[in-house]
Amino acid sequence: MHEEVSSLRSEFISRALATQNHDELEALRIEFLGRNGRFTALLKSLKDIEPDKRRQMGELLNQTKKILEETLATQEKETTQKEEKKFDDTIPGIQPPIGHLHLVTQAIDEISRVFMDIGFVRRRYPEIETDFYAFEGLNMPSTHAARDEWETFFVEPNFLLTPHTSNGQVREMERGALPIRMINISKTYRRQSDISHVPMFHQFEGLVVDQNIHITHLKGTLDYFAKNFFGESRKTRLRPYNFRFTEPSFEIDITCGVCNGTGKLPSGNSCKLCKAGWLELGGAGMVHPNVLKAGKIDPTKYSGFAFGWGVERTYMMKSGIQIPDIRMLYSTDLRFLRQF
Ligand code: FA5
Repeated sequence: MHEEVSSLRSEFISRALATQNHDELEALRIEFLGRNGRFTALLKSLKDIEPDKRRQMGELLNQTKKILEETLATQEKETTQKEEKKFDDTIPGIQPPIGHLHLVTQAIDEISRVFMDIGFVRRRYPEIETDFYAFEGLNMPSTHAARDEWETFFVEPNFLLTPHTSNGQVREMERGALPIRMINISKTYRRQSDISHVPMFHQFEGLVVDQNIHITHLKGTLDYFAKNFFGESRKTRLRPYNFRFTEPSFEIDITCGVCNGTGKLPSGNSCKLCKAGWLELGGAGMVHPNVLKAGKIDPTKYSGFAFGWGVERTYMMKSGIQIPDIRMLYSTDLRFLRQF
């Protein structure tokens, strides 16, 4: 009878652990412990056992009964918990956080749209570039001091992280498809970091090459962009400058959006972002004949203009955007990023 008790106990425990709900557990209880249950039958048969073994057997059956009842109680509790955890489709859902495009990506989309509306085609040229397209082909021979301005990261002697999107000018000309109306937007790199400089930033480069392209086309295009992107109230100005790849060359400034072009903050302190109310956005000019030649275009027949602006600075100058330090754009602080 010992063996019978122990195999009944093992069977009970393993079947109890396998039950999935209260009904299955109740059926098991009845099968073993009910009035006509298998364990109850063993208890009833106790009276037929020889008197000297009955006491020992009685103890064994009592202990076993306790184990069966404890197993039932534990399993009962687990089943209740499991059923409580079941999916309740009446509970309101938890809204997952929804992100949005980074403000620099938004700026790139917006800038592209303004230019594409007047027939510019979006292009992308390599971020890791050869010396030729970044400098040599842009009228900057290897010994020329003008290269210093670009504070370039070299990867290998002949390869560099492009410090400006002007690397796309000769590449675009080499495609041999005239006229050219491209807008090249890409990442650019320089060894600079302060309130208005980051080591990785973006530029957008416009290049137009055709017959009879004059400086008025350049001026008109820049004015059109400034009006569309910044609004009628912002002012731009051209300052004479020199780039080796354009002649004549200019820098373009816009009235500062942080101090509204006054150079002073409401606190009376001078604005740290701009110079006396003006912030430089980028360079521009008429394409130098040597650059047209490097791109296999005859400068006696064709002329062109080009401009290259910083995407981040341009976006920071938009009305209503108050970003006092360019490095904030590349911080990972969600409280800052969620505002845009
Ligand atoms: C150039 O890079 C010329 N390639 C622009 C050009 C193109 C001139 C075509 C003529 C014809 P510049 O070094 O000034 O020029 O840079 C252009 C703009 O990039 C700057 O005005 C500024 O808006 C942005 N910029 C430059 N360096 C940084 C930097 N470290 N961080 C953020 N923006 C920068």
